[in-house]
Amino acid sequence: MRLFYSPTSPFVRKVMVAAKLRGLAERIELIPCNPHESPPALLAANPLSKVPAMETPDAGALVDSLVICEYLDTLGDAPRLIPEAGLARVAVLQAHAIADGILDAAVARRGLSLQPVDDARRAQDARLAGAISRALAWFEARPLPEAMDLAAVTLGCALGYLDFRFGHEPWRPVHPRLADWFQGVSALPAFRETAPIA
Ligand SMILES: N[C@@H](CCC(=O)N[C@@H](CS)C(=O)NCC(=O)O)C(=O)O
Repeated sequence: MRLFYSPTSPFVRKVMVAAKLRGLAERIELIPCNPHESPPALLAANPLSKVPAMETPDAGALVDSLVICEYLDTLGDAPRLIPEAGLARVAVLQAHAIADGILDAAVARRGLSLQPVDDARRAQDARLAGAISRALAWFEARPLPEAMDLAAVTLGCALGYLDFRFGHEPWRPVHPRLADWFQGVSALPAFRETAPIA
């Protein structure tokens, strides 16, 4: 398997955490690239010019991070990160969708922060910050994942990305349960070994 990656992408981190948890990381060749420069090799794998994208030996080129994680779940003998069927699958995909939405909004905010400041940017930033804040409250009010499923992996990557890019906006004081949960999760080798470096 060949994974197009950029080192600070939280979506790439999600795939690598999943691969490590399932004992597959050694089978992945990492191909560094800058998706914003649309390199031809990345475009051949992903017409959207985004990372992660993965070339596989038997399923073609795959995007996006959810699909790649679903593919990784078909390999090896480790427990699946996404339950195969039924309401257990729906529950994990639902919590994954909210955590992934935090990532989408935070990555968009990061992009906006590099643009000139005007009223339109301020309004868009406030809208994205509101989505993140409501999604954090959604998790704070519910039982947090006990097992390392894909929702837990994605939530861990989302909180890690908030610390990485928005450390000046502390989320822990108003989300103490999430803070406790994240302390345990971020100590796991799969998270420690994939932590982004500025
Ligand atoms: N939904 C996608 C999101 C991937 C994504 O947004 N990747 C960013 C890097 S964090 C990217 O490649 N951006 C390049 C661009 O938008 O041109 C996934 O889950 O893989």
